Amino acid sequence: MQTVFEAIKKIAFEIDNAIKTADLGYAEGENASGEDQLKLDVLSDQIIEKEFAKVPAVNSLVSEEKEGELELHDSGSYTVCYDPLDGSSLVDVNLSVGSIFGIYQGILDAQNLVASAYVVYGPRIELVIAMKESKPMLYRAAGDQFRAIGEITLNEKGKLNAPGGTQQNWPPHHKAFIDSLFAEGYRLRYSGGMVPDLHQIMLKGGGLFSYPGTSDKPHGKLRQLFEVIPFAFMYEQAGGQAINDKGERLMELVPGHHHDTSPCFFGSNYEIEALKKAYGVK
Ligand code: AFP
Repeated sequence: MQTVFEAIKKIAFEIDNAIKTADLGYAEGENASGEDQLKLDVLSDQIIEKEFAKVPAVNSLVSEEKEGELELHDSGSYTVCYDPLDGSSLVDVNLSVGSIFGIYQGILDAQNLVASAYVVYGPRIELVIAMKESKPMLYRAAGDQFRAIGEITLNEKGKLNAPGGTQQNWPPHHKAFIDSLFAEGYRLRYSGGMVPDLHQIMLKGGGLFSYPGTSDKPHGKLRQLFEVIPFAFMYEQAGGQAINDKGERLMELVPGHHHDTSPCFFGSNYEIEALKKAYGVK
């Protein structure tokens, strides 16, 4: 497993350099979800493939940017499912973006996730790694190395509210709940990039990130294998919770297709319990 994390550290520096130097224009094609691809999406995907091709422990790769599974090493035990550059549409306005990695062993479902990691490309490069039986660990780039900063723990209750999705298409009970948090004094912190948004809530001790099912996207927007499950694992390891709109743990998801999405809510315990009441679920 350590060789997988060492590859992610190399990938982080290479993608950070690409963000600072590469062409920000659109590429020819679309990704597997029919979204226009930026050249930076394609370049980030190529960097990740190149680095994991050197890691015998990685059996195969599944990318948010592509259909299918790329076989690498028969003897490898892990499948890495990743979003190469989440929020890439924010690079040209110079906002923080990220890469997300879910490390699975066996069938690709939440119960078989054995570790997850994400990188934030912001004023600094930061990496967070979560493994079973331990709190997520924060690392920060210093020169060409990553230095361990410390474990991340979510408080019981937070102050930040990051509400995703188009508000006019929110279900009324969701709108009422989000408004109730603001009425309670929560502060709005939503950039349109799930990695920096979820990172801020983790580092600032708690709150709620939400991307519900909406009239235009009844199954939400965020992808289970690449985005939702890796962060659900992070939040649970940090002492918080991660659920869908039925109150079910996201760490029980069984995707039917690699690019399936899910409504998702990540937060500290107080906010998630309050959301369950608002949604009338247990
Ligand atoms: P892009 O990768 O298309 O910029 O989308 C970013 C994202 O996948 C995730 O990072 C955000 O939380 C979410 O979509 C933003 O979606 P809305 O613009 O619908 O709020």
